[in-house]
Amino acid sequence: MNYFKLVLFGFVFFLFNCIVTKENTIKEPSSVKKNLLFIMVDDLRPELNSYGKNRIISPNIDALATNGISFNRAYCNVPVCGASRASLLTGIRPTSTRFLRYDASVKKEAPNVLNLVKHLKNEGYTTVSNNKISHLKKDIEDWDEEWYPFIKGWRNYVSEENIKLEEGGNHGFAYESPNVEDDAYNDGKTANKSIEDLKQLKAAGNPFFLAVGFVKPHLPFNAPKKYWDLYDPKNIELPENFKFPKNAPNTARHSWGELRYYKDIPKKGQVTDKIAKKLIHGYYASVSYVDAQIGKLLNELDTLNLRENTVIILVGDHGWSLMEHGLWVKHSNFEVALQVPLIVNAPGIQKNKRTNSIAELVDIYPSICDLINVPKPRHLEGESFVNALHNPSKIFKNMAFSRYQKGETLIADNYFYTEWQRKNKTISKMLYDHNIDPNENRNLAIENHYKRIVDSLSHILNKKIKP
Ligand SMILES: [Ca+2]
Repeated sequence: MNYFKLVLFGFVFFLFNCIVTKENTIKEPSSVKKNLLFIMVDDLRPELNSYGKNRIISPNIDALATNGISFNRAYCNVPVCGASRASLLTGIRPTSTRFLRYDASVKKEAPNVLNLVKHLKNEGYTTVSNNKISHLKKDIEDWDEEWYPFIKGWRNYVSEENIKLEEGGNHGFAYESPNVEDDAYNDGKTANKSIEDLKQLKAAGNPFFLAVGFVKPHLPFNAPKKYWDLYDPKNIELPENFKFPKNAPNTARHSWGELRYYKDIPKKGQVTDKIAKKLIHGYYASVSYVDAQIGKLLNELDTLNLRENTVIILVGDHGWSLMEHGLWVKHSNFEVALQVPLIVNAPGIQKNKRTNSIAELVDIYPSICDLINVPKPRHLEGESFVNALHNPSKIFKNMAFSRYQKGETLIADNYFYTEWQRKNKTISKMLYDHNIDPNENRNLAIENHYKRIVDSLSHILNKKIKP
């Protein structure tokens, strides 16, 4: 090698080292705070292809599952929008006097608790809430920005028929399928806004907590026609367990008032099979519509090269009954109303794995603290599930507690046990063993054979409720 070649080689080697050193600096995780993209989907039960529900078309959420850990057993602590969200954002459980209703308020019911938004803001994060994260607007005033799409009427109808019905003082249908673009509805607008936020947040360079709340598949099931067209109505089936469980107490029933408002829904009794199938079709279409919006958001995250340093959590606020047990909507202690999808992507955790370790929504706050490496406030009542993200085959937690009005539920391994009390006296109870009855068709709590199990579960439950 002559002198000039040696100098040239040395210069190229120097340049190469500069580039590699720069890249190493950018990728060094310990020196950079991780971002948090928190996606909350309203009323989404695990009705997703990645959860084995292969009738659902949800390619973008499926891809998120492939890139991280999905919880097979994640449960809300209260199956009501506002109450569930208030509990999640404060890290404290609902009780018989706190976080009961859809309009539960952090400001009024837990004013002195260090909520997740304030905590992350104190830790140097830029905090942005887009659309429905808290149920009540301005309930948490610590967001740097709290944005909502401008709409006339929260039902966000687009079809002329439904708009006319509402303008005439009547209720619209519980669904619509107009031939419109995604951003005709709030969730499309929310995706567009959040994509712009990602660009700006990256440019600003500060670690961010971007919370994006999609409102479908909440009623009414309004989604562009192309998402309805993904499903053939002939293939929509009613659930196998459409009857109220054998020997279940009447206290477990509810009148699904949230659905009764809509046109063509009877004030009493079950809907016709035709309407039931239309509602199920609408729920599926709404899930696919939201899935597409989530896809746009995640594509932008990749385009901006933000994924490597961003923790992504996707979760629903509670489950939903699609005619299981003869019921609709949330508001019950059955598994369909309590179970939620929970998918986590994060640097360093395992990919494309599922865990049977139980998670509760009250566990999200402490888990976020661990995932982005900020201290966990002492008031938190949940447990971090981060160990399950690193070792998904191991069970780290086998119990969850949920409540709806007077019904207190303990989920312990394969048992789902609920009791209702009045004046400190148990008035009714129900028990399902998911090993033999995963669809909750037969209440075992009144059978002598299960008395010892019921006593033992009741003891654990009451110790938790009345410490
Ligand atoms: Ca909800």
